[in-house]
Amino acid sequence: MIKFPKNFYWGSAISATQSEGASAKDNKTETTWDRWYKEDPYKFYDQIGPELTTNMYENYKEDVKWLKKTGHNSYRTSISWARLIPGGKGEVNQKAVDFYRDYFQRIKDEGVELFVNLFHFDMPIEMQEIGGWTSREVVNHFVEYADTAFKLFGDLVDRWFTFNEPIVHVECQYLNQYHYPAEVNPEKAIQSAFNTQLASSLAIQAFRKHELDSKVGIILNLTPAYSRSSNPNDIEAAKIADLIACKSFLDPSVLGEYPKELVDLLKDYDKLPDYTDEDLEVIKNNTVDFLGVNYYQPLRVKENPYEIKEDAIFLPENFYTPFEMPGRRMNIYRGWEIYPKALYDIAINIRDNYNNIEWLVTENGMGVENEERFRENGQINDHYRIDFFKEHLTELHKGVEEGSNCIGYQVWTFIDCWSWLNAYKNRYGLVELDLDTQERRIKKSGEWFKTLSENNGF
Ligand code: BGP
Repeated sequence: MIKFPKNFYWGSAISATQSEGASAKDNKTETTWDRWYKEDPYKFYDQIGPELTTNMYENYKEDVKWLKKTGHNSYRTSISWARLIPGGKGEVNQKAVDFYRDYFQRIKDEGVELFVNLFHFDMPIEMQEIGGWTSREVVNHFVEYADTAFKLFGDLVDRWFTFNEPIVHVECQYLNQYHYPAEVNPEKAIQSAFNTQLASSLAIQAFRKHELDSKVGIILNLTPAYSRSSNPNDIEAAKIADLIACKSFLDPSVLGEYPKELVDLLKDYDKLPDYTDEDLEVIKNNTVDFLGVNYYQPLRVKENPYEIKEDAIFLPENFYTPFEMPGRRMNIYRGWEIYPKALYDIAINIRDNYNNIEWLVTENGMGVENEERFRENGQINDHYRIDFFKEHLTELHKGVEEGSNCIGYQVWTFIDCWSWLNAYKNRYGLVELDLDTQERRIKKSGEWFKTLSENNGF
């Protein structure tokens, strides 16, 4: 039997936009997602937008009862900035305070530890209109919002996160066009990455002033970058991929400074963002207490074999290109490779290169389409998801056995939720959500997860 250390966290994560619904209710204002859906509904799978999602804003009292039934001793969600402070700045929305306080209190009453994240891809549209993460003003408003959240909910939250996967909103907004405003603008991407890190560090600075009994961290998607071969060009490509995809937030968040190679690379191309020495001091002095790690798929890269024109647009692809390894195992629904061993590699990397900081898996899971076909006697038998969890946990356990300071494993997610542009195409939940009736039913994986948590292993 594989046993995890005492007091190991078992649970799941979800986010405000993907679960709450009620996107225009009780004074909440538009986010970039609400606006994008209004402007371009065809971008969204089946044209399902963020207005209803899993409707936890209405159903939370019932939904929190599923936490215990699925073995949770911990649970993460996020606060919607646009709900708490409509428009992103100014007055606090009392209706939102009432909602979050009651929701959070009920989670605590279930005996579940509460982890709360401040930013999960959901920028209030007014903040985006003044520049989003490229704007200093937005950084300041975010810090006011963070400070307000610490004040209002600090007594209920066990662990805070400043951001979820910050590199994702940077790339998706300004390089890959998966998030609004869907531009291709490397200068904005770089500025937005720096401002996001600064916002995280400033929020940590604000957090410390409250002298709360909780800890603060950041959630990063630490996809290891594996090179195609041992050829020096491929290895160099993987090194740069790692700098951009992982170290860009991991190093400043945990070690308090940017990797020199990343700074040199940007300098060489005259692409450094605007910053001051004071900003770097803030980053240095406000590192995280612990780390959340989301892991779904590895990043496999090879060298870019083409010569880059001198005046070419500055994109990560200039330095490395994705490598589609023959025979790789795929989750065909999401189009992501399944490679559990990466969790072991992540564990060892954190142990050896990041002061063995306390960390936990904050997302890992398998999105599958049309799970209806797996229904047996009324229940979805998602045996593939149980196998996916087991394989990842086996690798994680190896890392823990070898001394990595991992304290938990949370899956994505406990109830089927809305997935950005993919809406409800792929289902991830331990609990099934029937979109037509809004009925909730436990899946086989939900029962399995409860036993896993009770046994602290499998
Ligand atoms: C992570 C996000 C989550 C969630 C998950 C699954 O990157 O933090 O919000 O969406 O990925 O991905 P998707 O919903 O695109 O299938």
